[in-house]
Amino acid sequence: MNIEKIRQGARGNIGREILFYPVIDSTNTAGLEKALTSEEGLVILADSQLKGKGRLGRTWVSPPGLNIYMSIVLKPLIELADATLITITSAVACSIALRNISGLEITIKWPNDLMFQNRKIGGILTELKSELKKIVFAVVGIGINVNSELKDFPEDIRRMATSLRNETKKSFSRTEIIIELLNELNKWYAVLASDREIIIDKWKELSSTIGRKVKVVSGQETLEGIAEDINEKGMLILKLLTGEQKKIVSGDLIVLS
Ligand code: BTX
Repeated sequence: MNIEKIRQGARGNIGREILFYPVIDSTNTAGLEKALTSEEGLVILADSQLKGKGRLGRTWVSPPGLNIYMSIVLKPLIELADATLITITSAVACSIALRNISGLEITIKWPNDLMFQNRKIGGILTELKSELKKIVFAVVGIGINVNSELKDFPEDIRRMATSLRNETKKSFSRTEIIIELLNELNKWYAVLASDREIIIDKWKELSSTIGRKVKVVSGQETLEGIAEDINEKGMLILKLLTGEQKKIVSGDLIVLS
């Protein structure tokens, strides 16, 4: 990874300051520690993570030297109730950047998965600090499987994971991908500040969730139905088998058919 080239290639707020660690516990944990005292747009990159985090205390498998582990500190002027839009915006930016680089049709599975067909090629973890109803800062963590092969993943993940290399049989420059990611993130965060409808529409276009029969586990509840839409806050609108509509803020979604 060529950090100097990334610095030169990143145009905009996000990426103005970049910290790189050969090994770190988690770029998100580092972002949370540094966020209060840093400017918006700080990017933390690592070559490997010892304690890569997924959502809800899960692990993000982070083999060294192959993939992208990146966190971004943001201080968006949006209400806490709209926080899901940060993940939605990041997913749009990542999906477009990965499509541009690889030519693969990377889709988004609500709320935070980057998919190729029905395999996970990347994930996004947004962690927040808020006060009253305002966001103080958000740390957006992005993990992308770039050059790892299935053998680099533990067996239980091999069935559900993939990488750019696994799908194209080519290896990719992480430097080039990170530059593309930062440029798309800069572009789409500017859109979030001005016209969130454009982001929601783009998300729907890139989504592999809308219109599908799905199962959603949200807290203690498991619901089945048709994923009809996402609303202006990024909540999933699920039409249950009874015909009732449910709005869901976060959860784990499995596409059934
Ligand atoms: P998630 O909770 O949606 O997904 C985590 C689940 O995905 C795991 O339980 C496992 O089943 C599967 N999984 C784990 N590692 C991988 C992998 N490398 N590829 C595909 N599937 C996997 C997703 O959480 C959010 C991930 C964010 C990761 C970034 S990396 C940079 C930043 N720092 C950090 O600690 N996390 C974020």
